[in-house]
Amino acid sequence: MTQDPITLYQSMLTIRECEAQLNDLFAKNLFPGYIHSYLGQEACAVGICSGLNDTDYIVSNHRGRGHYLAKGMALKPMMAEMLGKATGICGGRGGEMHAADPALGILGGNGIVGAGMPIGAGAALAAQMDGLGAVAVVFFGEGASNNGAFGETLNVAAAWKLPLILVCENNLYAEMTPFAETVGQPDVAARATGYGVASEIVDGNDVLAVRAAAGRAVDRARVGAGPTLLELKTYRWGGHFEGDPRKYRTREEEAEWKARCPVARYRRHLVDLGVEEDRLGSLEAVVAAEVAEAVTFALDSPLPPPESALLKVFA
Ligand SMILES: Cc1ncc(C[n+]2csc(CCOP(=O)(O)OP(=O)(O)O)c2C)c(N)n1
Repeated sequence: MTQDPITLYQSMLTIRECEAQLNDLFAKNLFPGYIHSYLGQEACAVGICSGLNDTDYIVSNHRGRGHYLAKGMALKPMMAEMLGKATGICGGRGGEMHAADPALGILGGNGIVGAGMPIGAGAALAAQMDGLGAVAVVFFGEGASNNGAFGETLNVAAAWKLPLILVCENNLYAEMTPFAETVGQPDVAARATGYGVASEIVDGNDVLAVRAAAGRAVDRARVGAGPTLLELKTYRWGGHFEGDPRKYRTREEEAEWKARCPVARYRRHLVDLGVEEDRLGSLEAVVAAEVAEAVTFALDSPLPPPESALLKVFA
């Protein structure tokens, strides 16, 4: 949990730099599998997680690195996990979509769209039964809100007043499909009312607005007032995955959203507050160096030995 304005910026920068470095590794054919980039959505993860404690839970999805880092996953084991290395946070078994760190309440990502929502409800139920005031957050895309698990989760969360915060990062596209073509009501938050769930629509590119809304939702959850759905309007800068030719949208639209960059916007805010350029520049250099070090660590780490393939297999 961070209250410090500079730490919020550092957290967003770290995500931004990790995404850029991973895209670079992918372009050089040094990344195994696909990358689902989080570029452009940094304010969502940081704004939400900055109000959480280590004892709170998060459940991520297939676009999860921002969530992992914002909740405190260490950079080197995170990066090594992305490359499937033995030094990864899950020993290289999770890879890009399934990193987890239960000690920090990071219950993992998920390649099955929508599947994280009932897991989040389960974590919220566990928190409620423990009675220690912890909350659970589940991140999902607007595409996932068309999945049946969405309705089931909202229903049970409202009926049982679960301490659950449902965070829909509405980045306008589910794979190659514009959201508007799949729904009659473009605001996911509007659906919450029918289930008796509180909701807010938030500018997902404004880290302070996200943080404030998250604070209200977490406060409600901690005092037993039940779940909240936060719809964060945002945009993914990259394709659905790296290499996606993005034929379903225009370069002009992308440029418009890039002009609303959440990282640059918050940087301007810090400058307006009086934070010196030198201080910001030094911080940017430190973050770039830390991420570069993590990439080197991951590249230099060994793959898990083949004889370990059947260890830690539970199903
Ligand atoms: C149950 C299921 N259906 C379809 C897919 C294929 N798929 C992977 S990501 C994705 C789009 C998800 O869109 P959204 O939830 O909006 O998240 P975003 O990728 O925009 O962050 C789809 C359809 C899947 N993985 N699981």
